[in-house]
Amino acid sequence: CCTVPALLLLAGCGGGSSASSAQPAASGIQERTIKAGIGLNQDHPEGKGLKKFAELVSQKSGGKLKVQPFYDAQLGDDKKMTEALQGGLQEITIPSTSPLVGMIKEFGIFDFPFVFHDEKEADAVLDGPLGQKLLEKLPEHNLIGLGYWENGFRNLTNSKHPVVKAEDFKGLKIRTMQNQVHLEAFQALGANPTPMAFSEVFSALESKTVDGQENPLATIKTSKFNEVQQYLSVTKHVYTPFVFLVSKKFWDKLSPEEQQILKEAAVEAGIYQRELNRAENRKALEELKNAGMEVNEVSEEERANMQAIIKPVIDKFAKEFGEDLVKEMYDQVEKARQ
Ligand code: KDG
Repeated sequence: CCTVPALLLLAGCGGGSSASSAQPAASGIQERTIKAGIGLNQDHPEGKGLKKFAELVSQKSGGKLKVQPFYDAQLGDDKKMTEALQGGLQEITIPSTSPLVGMIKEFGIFDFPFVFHDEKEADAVLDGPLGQKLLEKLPEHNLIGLGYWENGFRNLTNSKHPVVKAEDFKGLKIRTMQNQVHLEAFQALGANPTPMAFSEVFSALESKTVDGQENPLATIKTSKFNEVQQYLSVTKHVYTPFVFLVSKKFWDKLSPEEQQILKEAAVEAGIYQRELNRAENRKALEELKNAGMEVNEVSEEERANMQAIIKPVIDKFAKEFGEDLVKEMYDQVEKARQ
């Protein structure tokens, strides 16, 4: 049983449907089409994970449940798709938790920079009791959370100069996600952050509306940001997760068998997606160098300096999100580190 990933066990008990006016199917599997949208493209590990999810759902339901994937924000950005789920207009999306903080403020603890050293620590927190506690807040927002997939450690790219030290952020116009922690953290570093939906980032970089952006290496590569950005600084300043969301209006109509199929497929595809993401991130640095980007690693000392500069912002938001919750996160990281 120990090889059964924690994620799978979690999904078994998480996201249970509660009473609702919608009539749930008593049993069996019906023919259904399920629209699932993401902001990234088909080449990104998230896109490949979504494709895998669609295949698994089809297999497990004998072809009756059909997941129709939409990539590249064809159905809208993270916020818009999440709202469509709440309204029952779309069934599934897998957004970053960051733009959802206006809705579920506690997700903001995952936006704190420099919390995790590696993916193992992130897995321990997300797949552990704290990650589960946050998923349990979703039903009151008409959403069901089936677990976390990986976006990953974010790094800075820009068209002006390498960022080696905290001072190098000064005056850089940086696109951030629509999230107050990111915004204020970059302001504290002296940058000029501009929140924007992901689908607008490439053209904002190309037209030089902004100087830079920050994302995991797999995203920088698959979204071809190297074509419009010269410098890549490996800051690893924050790990952001994806959360697998289902519309509660839709969920409450499903039979227990159908719900179980979606849960299992979300978890199995999530395990595949995390592995793929990590493999892609390992390869991407070399590939981005070969594609002509100038890459610099940021030293541990400088990262600690950046963290110290940002500390007042984190202290402020820790009060807002709940100091107990923040402490729980740091305690779980500490445990995973041992
Ligand atoms: O599909 C996910 C994307 O829409 C987005 O969350 C990616 O990290 C991201 C960003 O920078 O907006």
